[in-house]
Amino acid sequence: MAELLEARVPDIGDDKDVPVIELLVQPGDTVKKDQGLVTLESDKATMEVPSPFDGIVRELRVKLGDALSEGSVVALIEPLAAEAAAPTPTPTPTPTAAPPPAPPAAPAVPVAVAASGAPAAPVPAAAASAPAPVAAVAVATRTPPVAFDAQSLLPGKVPHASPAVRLFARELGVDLAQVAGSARAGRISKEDVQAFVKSALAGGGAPRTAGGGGGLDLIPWPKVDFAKFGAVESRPLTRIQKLSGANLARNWAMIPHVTQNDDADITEMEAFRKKLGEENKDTKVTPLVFLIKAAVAALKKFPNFNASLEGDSLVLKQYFHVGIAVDTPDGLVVPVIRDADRKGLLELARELGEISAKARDKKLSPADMQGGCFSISSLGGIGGTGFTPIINAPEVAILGVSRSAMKPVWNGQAFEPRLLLPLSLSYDHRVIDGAAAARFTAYLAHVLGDLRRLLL
Ligand code: CAO
Repeated sequence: MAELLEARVPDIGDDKDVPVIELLVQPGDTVKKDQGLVTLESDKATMEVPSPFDGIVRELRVKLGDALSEGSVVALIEPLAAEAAAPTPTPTPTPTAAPPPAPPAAPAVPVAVAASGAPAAPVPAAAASAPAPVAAVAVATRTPPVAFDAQSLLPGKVPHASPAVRLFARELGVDLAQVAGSARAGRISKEDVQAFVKSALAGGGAPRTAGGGGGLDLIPWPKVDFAKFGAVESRPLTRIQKLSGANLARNWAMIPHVTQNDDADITEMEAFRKKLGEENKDTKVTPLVFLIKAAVAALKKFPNFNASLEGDSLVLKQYFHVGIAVDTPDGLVVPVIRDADRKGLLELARELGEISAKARDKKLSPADMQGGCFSISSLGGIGGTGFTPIINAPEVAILGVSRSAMKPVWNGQAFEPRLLLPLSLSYDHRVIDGAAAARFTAYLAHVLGDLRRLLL
């Protein structure tokens, strides 16, 4: 048998001991690179551990319910011929019983380069069948993108249920946030959903979660046989759409949103942006890069916007990680640009290009989408004059940006053509007052109108 390579859990952010909820392959299955091997589900997200290359699964090292962390071995895979040709093993195996996730740059074991470019270790077939854990290695790093971080405004209230139970609940129109889980670690089972429905039918109303009074008492979702009215086609939502949909619905229902609109005069900024673009032909500098810079300046001036609500406290962040909504064919994802305050315009432009490409190639890891302080959703490349972005909880504000347009502006003596950029700031009214929001957008417009302000 050819040498076997390990598939391990990639970087999954801060999550640890995440339970396996689905085995997607069995020994003997042929898998493609990036195909899911198992599904993990944390409180925040469901994610698949991908195969790092094309191959045949020779051994599954996990079972349902196992708790995995970054670096845990999931399976041993025999690479297919093309993959097997690529590795150039180094003959110094270093077995270890407690494998830490080894950084790709300094592997302490024989390393083969998987098709993704991420290193994976070849394991001799004999070692693979031995019970002892094999060498420590890094793995291919792709996990499917996971939309908005589901960390709730009310931590601990995030429904903990498998995708099958979620689907079941959705079909019955049950809001899982209302259901108490009776399984291990408060997990919601199918039986819990059934009991919830029975209780609702018997009592004429849905039972409340502890504390009561939190339900919306909505009438059921309309059930319509659309086919009665014409031809239809049913298309399942993507995983990202399901996750982002659940998060958007919760955020919209639980956060009192208000949207403050303003215009920034970016006539001079646009001239500078064009000049910068001409000088740096290999880097695409869009207005969004300036908006990230201006947003950081505004967050510094108005710290309550760089905060999260936790019970009766406001957690003020001393760092500036900005989430950027990216439209992908599978749905909306929000990767985070870290330490945006420490990066220049060109560095931000390059990073924006990289994360957008990674998002569209489905290569974002959950870690890429964690830790955001404030988000920007730009539809400026498409069009529109304003919209209401939905706050990405547990953040307290989000900036929507629409397409700039040349408009006549009265300068006191005459109308002057000026390039105006529409800004739409949605904010959590529990944390931010209308006056503060108006000051925030006015300051943003002020900075964008005169970029020298960024230096202050
Ligand atoms: N006004 C006028 N033109 C704008 C503009 C604005 N506000 N913003 C961008 N543009 C221009 C850019 O300069 C670029 O022009 P060129 O092709 O001539 O260089 C063009 O529009 C396309 O820009 P872009 O969209 O590729 O780049 P970006 O940096 O503005 O945005 C990204 C990157 C990833 C945010 C964007 O591609 C995207 O996915 N936007 C959608 C986000 C979304 O869906 N939000 C909704 C969330 S709520 O459902």
